[in-house]
Amino acid sequence: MCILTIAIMVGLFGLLVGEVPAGSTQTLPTAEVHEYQGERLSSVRDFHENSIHGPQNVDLGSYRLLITGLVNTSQNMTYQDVLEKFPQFRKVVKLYCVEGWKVTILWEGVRVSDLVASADSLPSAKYVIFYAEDGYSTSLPLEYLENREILLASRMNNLTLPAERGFPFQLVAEDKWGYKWIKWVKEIRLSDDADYRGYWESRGYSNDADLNKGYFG
Ligand SMILES: Nc1nc2c(c(=O)[nH]1)N[C@H]1C(S)=C(S)[C@@H](COP(=O)(O)O)O[C@H]1N2
Ligand SMILES: [Mo]
Repeated sequence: MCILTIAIMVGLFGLLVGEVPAGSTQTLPTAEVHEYQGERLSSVRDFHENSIHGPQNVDLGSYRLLITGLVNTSQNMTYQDVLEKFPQFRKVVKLYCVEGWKVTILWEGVRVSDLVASADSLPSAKYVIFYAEDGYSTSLPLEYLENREILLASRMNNLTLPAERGFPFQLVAEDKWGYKWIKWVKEIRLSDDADYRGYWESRGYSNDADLNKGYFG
């Protein structure tokens, strides 16, 4: 086949699958916002991708968000269930990685406290352990999650989370170091285990992970 024939075929294929014509009813991708209520935002491209096993591609057909452990009614929800059953909140929060970079992002998602309430946690539940698709995990006190309107985000800067940013869900662990901001969340387990240590926490990073306290110890 000559080069010209290939070029024409590629061109025709481009027309078939290419851009959506103006006036079409198909949903166009929403643009990333760069400012919110006068505050300058970082871009979704400003993160330094350094996940333990690289970006995960989650298939929504089989994806379920589980709420398990010390609860009366464990939950097993599709992506759509999570988006439809719970009120959505948005706020600008900065993520700081221990590597020294930071990003300011408009996050949108559901409150972890609402997710936990839907499973009716037992009084003995004092900690929440989050598990991700890549084997990563981290934990936080239930009290922190309930008193702070901590979000499980499905959108950032007006975009659905890209795969490398944790689609379908990333925890917005405000005032905590980036390693608490678990991506690709698949299970939220209520626990009474004060000694649980997540991926980085079991490798020497602070379990409190408070931004104002440093990350060792
Ligand atoms: N599942 C999962 N979540 C994760 C990580 C990871 O490796 N796996 N890395 C954490 C770290 S160390 C940071 S700083 C933030 C942001 O990292 P990113 O730029 O790689 O998204 O995601 C956190 N969430
Ligand atoms: Mo990090």
